[in-house]
Amino acid sequence: MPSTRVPKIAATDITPERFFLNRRSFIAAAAGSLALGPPGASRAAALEASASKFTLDEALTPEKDATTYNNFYEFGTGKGDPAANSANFKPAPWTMKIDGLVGKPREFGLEELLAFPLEERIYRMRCVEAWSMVIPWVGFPLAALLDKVEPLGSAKYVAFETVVRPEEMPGQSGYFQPLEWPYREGLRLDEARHPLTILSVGLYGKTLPNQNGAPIRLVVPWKYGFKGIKSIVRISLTETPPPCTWNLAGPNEYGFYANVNPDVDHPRWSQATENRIGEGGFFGANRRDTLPFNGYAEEVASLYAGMDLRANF
Ligand SMILES: Nc1nc2c(c(=O)[nH]1)N[C@H]1C(S)=C(S)[C@@H](COP(=O)(O)O)O[C@H]1N2
Ligand SMILES: [Mo]
Repeated sequence: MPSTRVPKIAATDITPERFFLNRRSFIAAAAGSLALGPPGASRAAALEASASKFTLDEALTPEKDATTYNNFYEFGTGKGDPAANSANFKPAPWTMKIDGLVGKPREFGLEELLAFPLEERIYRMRCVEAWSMVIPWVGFPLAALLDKVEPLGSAKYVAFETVVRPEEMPGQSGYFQPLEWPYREGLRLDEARHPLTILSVGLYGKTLPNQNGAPIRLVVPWKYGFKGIKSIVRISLTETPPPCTWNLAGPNEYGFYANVNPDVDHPRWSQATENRIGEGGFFGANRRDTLPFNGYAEEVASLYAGMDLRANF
């Protein structure tokens, strides 16, 4: 059952002896296979994670769809481009820097990031393009990482940046540059600290494929997908709202908040309904109603009490 599923180690990924490695060595082994494995999807290593109370009674999107229908403009603007063009991207070794308004700025290596207690969480995801998926993420609360660097009282926002590597990311080196790099995103500090907000290092029980944002990306399930910045190299705490890629590219179309809201249409299309990827029929019977805050209103609506959600879209 999806609701109680804990990622299992695939028989092909592991020898019996490796079952008996302690957690630390297991994580090191997973990180090692990231570095040593062949390029592409086959690089994925099993991840150990505990089940979570954050789950859903909805069918999981087929893994094949979640890993071949992607937005990751650094690898091209087509939905198939990230899977097709990311085989030469190197997600290990990796370091993520945390700086700005924190008491203890520092860098985290991939092994340290994978050592946070990992949970599997099944989240409903909604792209601003009006399609949705249900994905079993493996990750840990962003708040756990923020705690380690001790945000200062003056910190009000959290800014994120994706890696810039034109030599490994064809979308950053071609003649047509659809966005300004690095891809940037931001959250208010209370949104960043909300228990639903996670840094993800895997999906479907395995390390993240390159096309999904390896080795670490943000997941904020009550917001449009573009807030979920991939392949993060820097997190900075700031006093003022940080620049965000899609907001810079189209301020009338993409707001800073980007909370899923069926009542506020995109200027060029309705946000009232969505197509659940994998169920077929973009305009057909499988089109379903979009929920306020993507179905997470009970958990997050209080963050926006008193705010005009039309003005702050
Ligand atoms: N760096 C970066 N992060 C990104 C994007 C991108 O183009 N570049 N696309 C965003 C958009 S629009 C969506 S819908 C999600 C898609 O995540 P997925 O491919 O894992 O489903 O990634 C988001 N994160
Ligand atoms: Mo998106």
